[in-house]
Amino acid sequence: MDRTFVILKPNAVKRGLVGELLSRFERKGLKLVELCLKQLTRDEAARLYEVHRGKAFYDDLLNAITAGPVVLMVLEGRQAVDVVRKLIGATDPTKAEPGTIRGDYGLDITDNLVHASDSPESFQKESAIFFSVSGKTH
Ligand code: FUP
Repeated sequence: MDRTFVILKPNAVKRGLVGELLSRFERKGLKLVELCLKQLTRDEAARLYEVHRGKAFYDDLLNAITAGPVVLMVLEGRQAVDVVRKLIGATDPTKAEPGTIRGDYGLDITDNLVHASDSPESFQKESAIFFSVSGKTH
């Protein structure tokens, strides 16, 4: 079965949206296979956002993701990567469709509440920073 990696970012935790956001994933039929609350270190954040190093928004991004505890999870379900990307919506919340998480809960692009892997390869790389899990189960 396919898996994806999701982070509920510090502002989602601070705003008390964890239960609400988790239930969107559960309602869709995705199964929680890993779940934990954690304060990311600067090093973990840098590994997660390695592809963005050097970009104008990189420092803001690292500051935002380390500003407080996050909820880390691995979700399992058919085509989990694509399904979760659809549920969270476009990166820029001003462009994200209503009905998606980013479309429904904010306006700020750096503070877009949730991270989710954008490919099975990203899932493998990102989840390995935090969990010892494989991409598939039998
Ligand atoms: P996504 O995969 O949808 O989270 O989007 P990206 O990997 O392109 O971006 C990673 C994070 O960088 C996003 F959560 C928001 C932030 N970002 C900015 O702050 N400004 C930008 O112009 C683009 C992305």
